Amino acid sequence: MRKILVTGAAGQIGSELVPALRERYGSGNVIAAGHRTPMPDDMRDAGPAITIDVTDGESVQRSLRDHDVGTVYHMSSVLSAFAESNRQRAHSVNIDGLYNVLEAAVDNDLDQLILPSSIAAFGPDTPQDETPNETLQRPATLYGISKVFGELMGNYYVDKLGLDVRGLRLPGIISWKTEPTAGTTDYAVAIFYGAIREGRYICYLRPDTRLPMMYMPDCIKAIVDLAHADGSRLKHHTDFNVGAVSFTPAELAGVISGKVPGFSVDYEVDPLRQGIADSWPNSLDDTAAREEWDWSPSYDLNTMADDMLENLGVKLAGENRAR
Ligand code: AKB
Repeated sequence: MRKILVTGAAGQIGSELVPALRERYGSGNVIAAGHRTPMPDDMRDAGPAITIDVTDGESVQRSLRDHDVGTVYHMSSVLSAFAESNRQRAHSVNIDGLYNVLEAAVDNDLDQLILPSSIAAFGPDTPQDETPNETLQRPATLYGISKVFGELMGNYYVDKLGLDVRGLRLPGIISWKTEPTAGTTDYAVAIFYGAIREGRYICYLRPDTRLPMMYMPDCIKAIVDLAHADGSRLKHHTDFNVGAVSFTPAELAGVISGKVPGFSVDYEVDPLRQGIADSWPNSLDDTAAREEWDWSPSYDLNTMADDMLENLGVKLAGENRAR
C-alpha cells in the first residue's frame, strides 16, 4: 500500500492518531512527520519518522514523493491563543503550510487528504446554541480565519481538482497523553493535572463559559471514521460539525469534585482566551455528520472524567517515580 503520513505527529492529536493508524495499517505504513515539537521516543522507535517543515513547499513535495505517500492527515497547526500573539507564524503554518500540502497532494496524486477544521471557524455572529453546520462564519481570530480558509480551499480542491479532501470541525479535545498548551480549550485538560497534583486549579475562563468538547478516543474515531466513510454518501467534504459533550468550567469542576474529594477551583480570567471562547459556539448541531457517515460519540462528561482521572493518575505517578 502507499504510505500514510501524519503531519504534526508530536502534537496533542497527532501523538494519539499515529499509534491508532499504525495499529490499523501496520507500523511500517504510517510515517510520523514532526517539526519543532520533539517527537516522543516510542513514536520514533515504533515506525518511520521524518521531519517536515510544512511552510517549505519543496520539503512537503519531496517528503510525499520520496516516501510514496498516498494519504496525508494534516494535523500541524498553530492553535488559537498562540496564533493571536504570533501572527506571522500562524500565517506561515496555517495558511502557507496548508496551501503547500494541498498543492503537494495534487502533484503527488494523493488518494486522500484529511484536513481538520475547528469550532474556531465560527465567530461572534454565529448562532451559539446547537450551531448549525451551514451558518454565518465570520471568525474573530487568526486561527479561525485560517480554519475557514482550510475548509474553503479543501472544498475547492474537491470540486475543481478532484482531490478527496475531508475535514471536520473539532471541538476542544480532552486527553491525558499529550498536554495541549497553545489553545483556548486547554483548561479542560489542565484542570485534571491540577486536580491530581494539587487538588486545586486556577481557571482562566469564567465559570459559566460553555464550549463544545470531545474526549480523545472519540476524536480519533471521528477522524478515522470520516476517512473511511463511503464517499458516495458525502454531501459535505471539509466542514462537518462533530458534537460530543458541552460543558462549562463550573460543571466540569463539579464533576471532578465528586471524584476527587476536596478539589477546588479559583477563577482568574485571561481576557485574551475569554474573548476567544466567547466568540465560539456553546454546542454543535452535527446532524450532517450523523446522517452522512454515522457519527456517534461514545463518551459523556462523566465517563470522560473517570477515564481521564484513571489514566492521567497512572501517567503522573509514573513520572513521579522516575524523578
Ligand atoms: C483551541 O483551543 O485553539 C483548539 C481548538 C478548539 O481548535 N483546541
